[in-house]
Amino acid sequence: MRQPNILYIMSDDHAANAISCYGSRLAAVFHTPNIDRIANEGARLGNFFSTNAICTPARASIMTGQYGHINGVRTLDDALRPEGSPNLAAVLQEAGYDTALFGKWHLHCEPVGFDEYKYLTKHGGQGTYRDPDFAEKDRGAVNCRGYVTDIITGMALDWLRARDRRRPFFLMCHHKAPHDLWEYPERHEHLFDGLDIPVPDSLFENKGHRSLASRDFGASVTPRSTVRNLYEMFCDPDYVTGPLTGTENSTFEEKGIAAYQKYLRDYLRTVAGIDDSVGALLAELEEQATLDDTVVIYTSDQGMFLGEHDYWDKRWSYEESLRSPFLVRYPREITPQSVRDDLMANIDVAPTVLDYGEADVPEDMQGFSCRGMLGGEPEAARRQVVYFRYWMHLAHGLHVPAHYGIRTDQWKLIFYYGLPLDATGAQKEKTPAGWELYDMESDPFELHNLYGETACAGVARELRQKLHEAKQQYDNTDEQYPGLKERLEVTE
Ligand SMILES: [Ca+2]
Repeated sequence: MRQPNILYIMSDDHAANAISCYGSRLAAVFHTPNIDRIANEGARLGNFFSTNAICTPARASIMTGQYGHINGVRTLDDALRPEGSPNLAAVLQEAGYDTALFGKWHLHCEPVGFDEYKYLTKHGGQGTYRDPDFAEKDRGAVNCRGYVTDIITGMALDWLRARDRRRPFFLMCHHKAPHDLWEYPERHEHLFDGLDIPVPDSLFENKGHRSLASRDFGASVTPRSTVRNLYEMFCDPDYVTGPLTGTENSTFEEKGIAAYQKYLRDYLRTVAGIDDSVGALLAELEEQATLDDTVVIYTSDQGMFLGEHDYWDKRWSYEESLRSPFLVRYPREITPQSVRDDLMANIDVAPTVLDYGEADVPEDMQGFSCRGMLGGEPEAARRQVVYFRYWMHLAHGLHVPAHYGIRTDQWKLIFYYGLPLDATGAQKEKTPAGWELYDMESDPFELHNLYGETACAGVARELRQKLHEAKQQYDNTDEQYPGLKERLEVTE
């Protein structure tokens, strides 16, 4: 059988909760019919995780199949060294694929392994929503007029139409949206007229159950990661989608809800633009009578807080941020409406895609292929543990301390070490160390930290052993940081 085409669509900061087939509280007011179509005609993963919930490192792990401490991209400020790491696109290119990338790249280096690419420049690789600039392979800078999601979609469609149809293709369509600041396409301006967006139960969470390490630890300013802080930003008369007005005399709680409503409206309108893009790409493949010969993947570099725990942004390893959507349509192997709850990590993406492409997986990739699991094979290898780590201690005024941990089917264990170590862009100030333990079955929103509770002492011990083993398995043992080892002894 001929190698399948592979269409990999990745957005930026798209929470699974903002895709209607995931069935969150938002599904009552917001629908993503085109993205849902991939799940309805394929598989939806409930437990796909980023191994470092921030853009550049997540993207580097997807391209290389390696953790950031191996490929060198631990923080937003690190650049990928393409010559020093395995590369998903280059391996597929060698296996006979036509390869292309359009949209956000954000790895601070020139892409390698693509026959054609145009990636967003400006703002350190984030790009702009309106009239964006791109760098094009062999041609340099290009300015485009219009809205970024539509421009990237147009580039992908043009390339699909012009390609050599005798060869399989690998197309990465990487949207900038819905990254902040949430500039939506004008056609979705009235999407929520007369509607209230449901509020998460944890918007005003009392974080007293947590370890000292993850509370606001006496920050002298309102942490930028909170919805309260968005209120202040939204009141700026020059705010990009227009200021929030009429709430000057509101209570603290009312201001929080007003900020939440504006945040979600702008964010979801931006997502609606992505859903349009997915519809156009699927329609083009149908038009070319090649949709069923194509592995279509929809995912995001990591998740996003949509007001849960009073947060926006990501970085924290709580579920809304660490978990990404992952949908795959490939009718040759995947039964429609499959729902998979097996664990998958972003280091598994490259091996999985290579497996679909009948290409050899380089030995130095650290993940493994989930193709069998996605196809429902009972004997297929299953991931038991996802190891994750956030290195960029306190960066960007977001007050997220450095930490690592593991997620299993039932549990999440997080250790906040609260030190910058030698990570690029990390802040020098130390924060308290602490452990947190959550039972994801009985407490899916992580509102009851169990670490230190006598009844959970055995589970905590077992999970600490598993964490230790995962760190050894992935060669991330921290033995070069003596100050960190002592912090492991903290008891709460
Ligand atoms: Ca991102």
